[in-house]
Amino acid sequence: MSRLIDTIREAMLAFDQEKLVEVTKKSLKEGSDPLEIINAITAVLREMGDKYEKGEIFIPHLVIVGEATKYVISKVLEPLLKDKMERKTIGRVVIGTVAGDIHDIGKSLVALMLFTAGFEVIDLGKDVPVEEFVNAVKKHDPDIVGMSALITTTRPMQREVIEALKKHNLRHKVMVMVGGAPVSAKWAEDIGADGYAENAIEAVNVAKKLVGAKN
Ligand code: HCB
Repeated sequence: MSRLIDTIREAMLAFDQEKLVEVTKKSLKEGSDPLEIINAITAVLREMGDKYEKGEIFIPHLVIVGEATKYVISKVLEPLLKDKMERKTIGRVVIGTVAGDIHDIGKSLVALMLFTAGFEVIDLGKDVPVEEFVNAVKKHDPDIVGMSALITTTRPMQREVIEALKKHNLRHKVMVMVGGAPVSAKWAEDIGADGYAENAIEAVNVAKKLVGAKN
């Protein structure tokens, strides 16, 4: 795994999408699991966040690696994961990144992993207003609402969505799962969410538990 992270890190720090695609394909050929590669990319993205915070890299760098990551996930890894997908639908999830927040890599990974595990997923995208979550619950009657927030200032929107669900008398009908870099189990408990997941694999486990608890 550490060799895989080193190779991925090198490609990402070169801010070179083609190189990232090349090393991803090479790692797959050498037997790496797509999930291992996703974990390595996630770890390096977090390192890059720290570099950004320290002023060692800047927004255009984050934009480039963000786009490169999305490309690799959607064009190289997603088709492989979908091939392995379980077909039976085990629940319905509405998911989105909260209002004011345009970070969507983690949310999309969670959506992909849930889909792969057999959930029907309605992805509302990023920067999703509170009312849109509420309307989606009315329209799709999901088992779970998943919310992602990556910035400390957008995290409170997760609470706002929960409060809006209560106001519209929908909260008892749906489980709420939250995640994102500044989100923790403690935060989830504080705002009255039903589940918290630190990563996409954990999100599948939590979602399965929540659906089990609901039915
Ligand atoms: Co962005 N950014 N960024 N950024 N960004 C962060 C998040 C900081 C932490 C970087 C830092 O300062 N250390 C920081 C937030 C600091 C804070 O909270 N106070 C930050 C900032 C400040 C900003 C801007 C405000 C910068 C600016 O413009 N001045 C701006 C935000 C604008 C806005 O949203 N309104 C901004 C912009 C960007 C982009 C566009 C350049 C790019 C995003 C591209 C995209 O998503 N399409 C970007 C990126 C790439 C990052 C970092 C480097 C990586 C984020 C990422 O994709 N991680 C990030 C650093 C970091 O996170 N530490 C940095 C990888 C994914 C896989 O992890 O945590 O998102 P994840 O998701 C996991 C996990 O949390 C969980 O599962 C996922 C998969 O494993 N999960 C859930 C997530 N959602 C879930 C929902 C569930 O229901 C369950 C589980």
